[in-house]
Amino acid sequence: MSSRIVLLTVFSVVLRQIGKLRASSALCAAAAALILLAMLPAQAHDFKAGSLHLDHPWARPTPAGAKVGAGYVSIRNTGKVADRLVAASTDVAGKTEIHEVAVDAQGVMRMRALAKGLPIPAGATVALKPSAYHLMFMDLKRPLKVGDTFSGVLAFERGGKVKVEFVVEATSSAGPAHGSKH
Ligand SMILES: [Cu+2]
Repeated sequence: MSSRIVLLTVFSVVLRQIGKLRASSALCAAAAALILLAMLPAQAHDFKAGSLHLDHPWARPTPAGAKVGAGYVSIRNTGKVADRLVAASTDVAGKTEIHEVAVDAQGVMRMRALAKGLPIPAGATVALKPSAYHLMFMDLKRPLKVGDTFSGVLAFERGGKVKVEFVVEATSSAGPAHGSKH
C-alpha cells in the first residue's frame, strides 16, 4: 500500500470522526496534528531526479541469518523519453539484482535477474512490488528489521544514479519465498 493511500485513509477517517462528533476546536487541532504527522514521512519518502519519481522504497524484514532480502519501489517516468533501471546497490547487501517473477513451463513461480534491466516507458509508472518486479538483496550483511532504514542507489540509463532511502516494513501479503530458487 502506498503512503499516499495510507494518508488518504487517515484523512478520511479523521474527517468522518469530526463529522460524527460535531468537532470542538480542540478536536480539530488534534486532527490537524494527526494529518501533519501522517504527511511527514510520506513527503520525506519520495525521491525525484529529473523526470523520475521514486515513491516509497521499502524492504521486507528478514529472519536472522538470512542471506537474501527483497526491496520494492514505485518508479514513475514523467518525461517524454523511455528510461531503464539498469543497476541498484545498497549498503546492507554485497550485491543487488533486479528481478522479475515469472511462471515457468511447469507452472512454478520463479524469479530471475533481468540482465538488461527494467524498462521504464515514458509517462508510465512501473511498480516493484511483492510477487512482481523486485530488487533482490544478495549477501545481506545484517538482518533487516521493521523500522530500520538503509540507503541505496538506483542507476538509470538516462536519469543516472538516484540516491534513495529504504524503510523496512512488515506486510500481510505473502510474496514468493526468497533464497531457495536462485
Ligand atoms: Cu528475487
